[in-house]
Amino acid sequence: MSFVSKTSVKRSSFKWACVFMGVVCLLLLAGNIYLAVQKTQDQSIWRSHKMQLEKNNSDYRNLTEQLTIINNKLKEKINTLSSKPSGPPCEVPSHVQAWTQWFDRDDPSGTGDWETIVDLRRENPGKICRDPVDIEAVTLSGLDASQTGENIYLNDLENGFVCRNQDQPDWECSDYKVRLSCAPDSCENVCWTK
Ligand SMILES: [Ca+2]
Ligand SMILES: [Ca+2]
Repeated sequence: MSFVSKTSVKRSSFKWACVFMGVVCLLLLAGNIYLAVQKTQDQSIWRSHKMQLEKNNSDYRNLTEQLTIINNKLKEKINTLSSKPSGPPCEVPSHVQAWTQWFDRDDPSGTGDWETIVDLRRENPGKICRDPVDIEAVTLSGLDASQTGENIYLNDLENGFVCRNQDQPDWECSDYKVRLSCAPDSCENVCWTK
């Protein structure tokens, strides 16, 4: 009886040992499969990151090339602009005479018509160039002194224009307006051609 029992126990132990080994093998197998899957996933993620990195590098290179092209075009533009000859500020050819607007600051009442440059400058800041090269005076209706026959007291670049009533046979000047001619290269915002 005891012999049968010992054999039975041995068989049972062997059976359980086999089961245990089987379970261990299965666990090892599952572990290996799990590791293999993980490795495959990691490789897949790594490949996708690598592709993304390569794409970013490619984009960066394209962007750099485009920036280089834009930079070169800007340099060309700057060179073109800086080598362009700079003409007179108001783009008037140098042979053209340029004039200020007409000024009429006084009338013949009182002692006469006083269109002096000092007063014109003071009353029209920035509108008369520093060194006028000519002066022109006509009546408001467009007649010059030779046409009115009046005696003009002053009509020059230093003083401007003055017609005194006391110099006229009828004791009265016409009402004149004057304008000044400036060199075209001094004409920025000051004067224009006829
Ligand atoms: Ca007057
Ligand atoms: Ca006047």
